[in-house]
Amino acid sequence: MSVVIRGRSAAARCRYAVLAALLALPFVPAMAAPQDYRFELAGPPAKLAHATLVNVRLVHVPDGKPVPGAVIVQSKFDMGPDGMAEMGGSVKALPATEPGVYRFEAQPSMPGNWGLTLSARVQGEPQAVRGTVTVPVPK
Ligand SMILES: [Cu+2]
Repeated sequence: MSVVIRGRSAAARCRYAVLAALLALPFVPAMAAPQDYRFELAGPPAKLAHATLVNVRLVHVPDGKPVPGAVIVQSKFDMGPDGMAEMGGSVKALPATEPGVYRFEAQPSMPGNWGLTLSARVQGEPQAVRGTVTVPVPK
């Protein structure tokens, strides 16, 4: 009798092991994921007469390399980093001049820390890459 019980529990353990292996499969990092990318400020923002130029580098985190050819599909500019998320400013993407560096013309309405939230399509990535860069706007 005890042999049968031991046999059953071994079979149950085996089933759990198979189940655990199956559940773990989708999490095996077979390819890059959106969290493998990071947007970062490429130098201080440049103040023009009526706008602020912001350069953002998109980095592939595992190898630290800049990512050229991404398509910016969404950009949002607001004072979220200073607790004023409701204060928005217009922002538009400019043509890139350096591979992996994405340029934006923003209109901050006051000095302080602004957030530039971006969504981009990267070649070979099925999902959009998102991130927020804090942009310090001086007086
Ligand atoms: Cu504000």
